[in-house]
Amino acid sequence: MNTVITVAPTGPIATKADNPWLPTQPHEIADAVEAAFRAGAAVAHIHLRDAEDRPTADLDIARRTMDLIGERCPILIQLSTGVGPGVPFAEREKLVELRPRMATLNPCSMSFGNVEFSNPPTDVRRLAARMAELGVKPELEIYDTGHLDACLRLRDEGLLPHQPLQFSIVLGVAGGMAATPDNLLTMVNRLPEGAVWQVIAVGRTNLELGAIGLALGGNVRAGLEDTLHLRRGVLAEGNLPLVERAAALARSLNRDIADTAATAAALRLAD
Ligand code: KMH
Ligand code: ZN
Repeated sequence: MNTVITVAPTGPIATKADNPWLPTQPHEIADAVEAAFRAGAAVAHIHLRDAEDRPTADLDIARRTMDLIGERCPILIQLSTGVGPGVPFAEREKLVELRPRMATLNPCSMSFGNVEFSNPPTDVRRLAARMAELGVKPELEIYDTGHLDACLRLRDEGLLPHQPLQFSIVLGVAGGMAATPDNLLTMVNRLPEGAVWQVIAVGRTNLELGAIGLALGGNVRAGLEDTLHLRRGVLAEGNLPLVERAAALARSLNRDIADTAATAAALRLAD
């Protein structure tokens, strides 16, 4: 399979005070996603913000953002159901009713920096079942070894019926595993046969661990959700330089970049 680049332009945490190029409003997100698509991204991982830039699961904002993106390019939209700190699970799960091609599924509750990221087992099972019913492909976000086991239990219970399973190995969240090559290797070695995966390395190790992930055969995610910097001390002036960097890395490792059609086929996305 060719390399899939996912752009994660916004995330739940950073503000324009942290990086003035952070896109937060629907038209800003659509601009950033279109530029990323033209640079090789096939998937857009989308978090929404309200008019005050706070994380939200507001369905109108989500719909407007999806429509704006859809008017500009055929990138595959992956809505975050993680949404952001303090947004109740009951609101977060409603986002899949908009039937994005993909959405994240966070299997376990955890500390996330200084806040709690609440993903109660019963709620996670209900959301997984609903995603399967709607044909929304889950991207399984695993922040620790036990999170992988939780996903495998969901699979064994029939709640993840669609192959291939797709994982994000998240490294460097305070509350999850540290961003080290050893931890990445441990996770990659434990993935089930045929799994599709990418590294999400948060912060300073974004480039190094993304590169190791690519060298190991993973996909790559790029964007201001995961790092605000292009180099130490140098803010990324938007998402495009980060996506271009990921595309250049993949090409230098002799990987072809997957377009949206190839990505949809490889992931067996529902239409
Ligand atoms: N922000 C990442 C550490 C989600 O959106 O559901 C995790 C993430 C989860 O992307
Ligand atoms: Zn996210």
